[in-house]
Amino acid sequence: MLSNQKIALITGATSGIGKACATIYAQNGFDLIITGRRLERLNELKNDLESKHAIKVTTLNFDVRNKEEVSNNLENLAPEYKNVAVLINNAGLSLGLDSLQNGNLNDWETMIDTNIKGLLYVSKIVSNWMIKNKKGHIVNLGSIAGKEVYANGNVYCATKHAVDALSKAMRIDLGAHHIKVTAVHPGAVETEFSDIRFHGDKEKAKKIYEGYEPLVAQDIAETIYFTTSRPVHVNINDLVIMPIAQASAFYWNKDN
Ligand code: NDP
Ligand code: 8X3
Repeated sequence: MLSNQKIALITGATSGIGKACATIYAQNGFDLIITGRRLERLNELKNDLESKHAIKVTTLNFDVRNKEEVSNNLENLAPEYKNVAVLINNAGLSLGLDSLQNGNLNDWETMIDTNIKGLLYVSKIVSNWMIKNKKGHIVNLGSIAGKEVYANGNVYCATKHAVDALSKAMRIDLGAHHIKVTAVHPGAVETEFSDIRFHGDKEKAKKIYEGYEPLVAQDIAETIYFTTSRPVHVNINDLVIMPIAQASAFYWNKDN
């Protein structure tokens, strides 16, 4: 049984920005559908949030790259769970930071399959639920890498430029059905993002956040919540959010 009228579906809630979003939506009385590949983390988060808030958390354990898994998990939900008010397309990653000529094909395919195709698989299904419900709000996690390009960012930047383009396209296609679409584009946020980018090299990952104060996942979650809590007639289309020390994707004011 659901506890509330409002449901938020958050992809990639096992870590970082997705986990922080789950927390803030739970604090605001949303029932949650949280997804990710790491089942143990999903269950831990469910137990934690249900023990603190009068909400119901449903966990879906799938890989967004696998269209059959996406479809089976989402379409098998009971009808009342398909009344999703907010979809946060957050699952995503960067792998490697190499020049194009030295790039790793497997890393490229994983980024393209996760950041673009995964987002599309989830969005197609959930936007049809929202069309039936005549309302809904989709938030896509873009990046400053979707607005600018930096050295060795090539394929990751391309996937986030695609998210930027898809967000604009979704706004056109879904606006007629009273569905809002917001793209949120953060600069550097200290999460597991750089551990993943550098294939588990924690020393290298830590260096990315040295000499300045990066954003934290909660900064992004609060911003996302703000975008989805505006009056019905207001849509925040596009939002870039950066640490104060980061003037662009490649210009920093770091301490010496
Ligand atoms: P984290 O690595 O901390 O979290 C990434 C989340 O995505 C995890 O929950 C992970 O879950 C999930 N995920 C990754 N691949 C898959 C997959 N194939 N199937 C299902 N879930 C998957 O990183 P962030 O929180 O920082 O990143 C969240 C989003 O924000 C990403 O889209 C990222 O590109 C974007 N972003 C991040 C920035 C940053 O500086 N951190 C800046 C700008 C944008 P699991 O491994 O359990 O499947
Ligand atoms: C994550 C931020 O600058 O590493 O999207 O691409 S950046």
